[in-house]
Amino acid sequence: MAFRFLDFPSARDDLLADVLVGLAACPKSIPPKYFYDEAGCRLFDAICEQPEYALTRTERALMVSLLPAIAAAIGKVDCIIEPGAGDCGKVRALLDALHPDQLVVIDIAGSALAAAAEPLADDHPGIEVTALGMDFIRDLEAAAAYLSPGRRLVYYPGSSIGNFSPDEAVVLLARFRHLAGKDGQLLIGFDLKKDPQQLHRAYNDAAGVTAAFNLNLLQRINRELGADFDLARFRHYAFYNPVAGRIEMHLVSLAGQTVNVANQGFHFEPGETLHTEYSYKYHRDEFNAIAGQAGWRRADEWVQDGFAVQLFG
Ligand code: AVI
Repeated sequence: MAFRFLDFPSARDDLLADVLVGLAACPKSIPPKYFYDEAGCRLFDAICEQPEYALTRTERALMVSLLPAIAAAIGKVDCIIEPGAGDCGKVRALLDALHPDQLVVIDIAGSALAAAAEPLADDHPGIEVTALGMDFIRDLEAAAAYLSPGRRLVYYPGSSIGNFSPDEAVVLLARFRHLAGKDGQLLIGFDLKKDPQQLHRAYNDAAGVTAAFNLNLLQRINRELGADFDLARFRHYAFYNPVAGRIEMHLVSLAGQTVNVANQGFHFEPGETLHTEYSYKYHRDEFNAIAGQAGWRRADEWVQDGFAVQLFG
């Protein structure tokens, strides 16, 4: 068993800087990567179990039923890299199908990542598992130092690419291209455009789990930065914007109020929103065009129940 964990803890400083910049902006916004503290990860897992939120279940079913075809299309790889790997639950099946020599998982939540990645090394004695606790959106270049030579596959499942604007997605996919190298590949899963009512329900589940996930961001800022957000004075607000092709998630201020963060006051008008997340949905060819701008060429694709997995080389 070969396992190593390297932590690059810069996240706390980023949270303070990003919150101060985001609250001073107009409209106010905070990057969605900050949802995922311990409570946020638990709430996201609970979202994936909600009947209205089919995305995760659909991708899982697709990867089970079509894995032999996907593995055959990928062929031999020496190294799998998964940015934003979280609980490492999705990459296990690929390891069993592709038998690489090396797995590199990257996530901003370093200690949770290490706890999830070590059992992968226990269960796959032939694979060297490296867990990098870093903000891959900022520091991806630094990951290159930990990759052994050979044919690389970047795996980016879960429609996480939808949480970036199309322009940001091009930049991120170009970084993946650089990391994968000349003969590298990208396997990526994303949610397809579908009935707006269905999408609306997925981000407004009846049990209120997505609302709790959204509001937890304020709780995290209160706890980690000593802020004084009153959670009862903000409400979860999410809707599908069919023109932009995205879910927009916000926290609406229910009153005129001033919130203090690090000795700075930020005023909210009644009804003013704090934007917390976009979740872009794509047509298959729309996404192909975005990946094309980042230097990828589509090699294959698989579609099931409104979800797509595309392979690029
Ligand atoms: C992680 N990401 C793909 C989820 C999504 O659907 O955009 C995050 C999420 N936000 C609200 N519900 C789920």
